[in-house]
Amino acid sequence: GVGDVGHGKLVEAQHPGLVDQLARHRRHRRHLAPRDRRLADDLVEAFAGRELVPFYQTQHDARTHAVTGIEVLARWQHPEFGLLPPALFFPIAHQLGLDGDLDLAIMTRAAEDLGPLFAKTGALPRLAFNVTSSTLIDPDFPEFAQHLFKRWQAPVAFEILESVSLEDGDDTIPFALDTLRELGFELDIDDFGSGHASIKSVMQVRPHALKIDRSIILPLGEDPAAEGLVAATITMGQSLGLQVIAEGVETAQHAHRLAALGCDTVQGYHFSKPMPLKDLKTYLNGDAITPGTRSAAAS
Ligand code: G
Ligand code: MN
Repeated sequence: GVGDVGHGKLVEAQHPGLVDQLARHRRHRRHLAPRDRRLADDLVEAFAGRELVPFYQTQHDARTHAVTGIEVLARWQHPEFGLLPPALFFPIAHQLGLDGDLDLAIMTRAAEDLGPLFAKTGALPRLAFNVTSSTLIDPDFPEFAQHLFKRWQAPVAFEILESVSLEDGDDTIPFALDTLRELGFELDIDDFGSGHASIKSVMQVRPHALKIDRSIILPLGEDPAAEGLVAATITMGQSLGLQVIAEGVETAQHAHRLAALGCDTVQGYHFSKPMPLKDLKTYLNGDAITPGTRSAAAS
């Protein structure tokens, strides 16, 4: 009714986008399993309550182990259930049509955190953000990202799943990726090797880097076949002119084997777990950042 509209305008002024989020939420919540309805109901408030927080995981030069980059990961600091990983709330956000909003909220808070953190340091780490298709097809996203990161004097990358389809005839996503690349953003293929995308479709993204999925890295050093698979993946990526990042690097042996195989960048529990800003500050504690890495092909 009229009252709703008036109230909506007030709420909208205080929390831009919230009225639209509430409307989408109301439309979709009835399709959810009862178990997920509680999280769905809480999720809308999570945006306004700043409960959606970025966590940070370092990425390292595979040979020197210097920090070269930071991946930003979404977490939900739920007032009752505690810290929730994206696997628990992302599917719900997607069903509610809020996954794009989630990406933007995390990106915005990361920019607020990292701008001041690195304001006085010379070298900046490369930043990598996970983005969903909803974000990629948002026509306002490239300009939003350009504005948000205009003062970040180091590469900013968006990680996209290899399953992001570029072959279904719709050119919305390829067009969006072209725009992002033209604006100077880089694209990393996330979880490479875990899906069943063709190499051809992956290369159509014109990625900067391939991130080898942790399921391929974990058996490294235990299973002799794993070594061959990792070696072949690194060689393939580098011969296509791409940087290769290994994720799920959990042991010193993983790190050692990856360096020996010529992998460019390593990320995983062996170096750091995803951590809140406070712990990132302690972790970096004056360590020099080595900005960017160059593959043999590029140097
Ligand atoms: O899909 P993506 O690769 O962006 O997922 C990253 C997730 O993987 C994070 O939520 C993080 O908690 C988790 N992660 C990061 N490093 C490791 C690791 O070394 N081992 C395992 N098992 N998980 C990791
Ligand atoms: Mn990722």
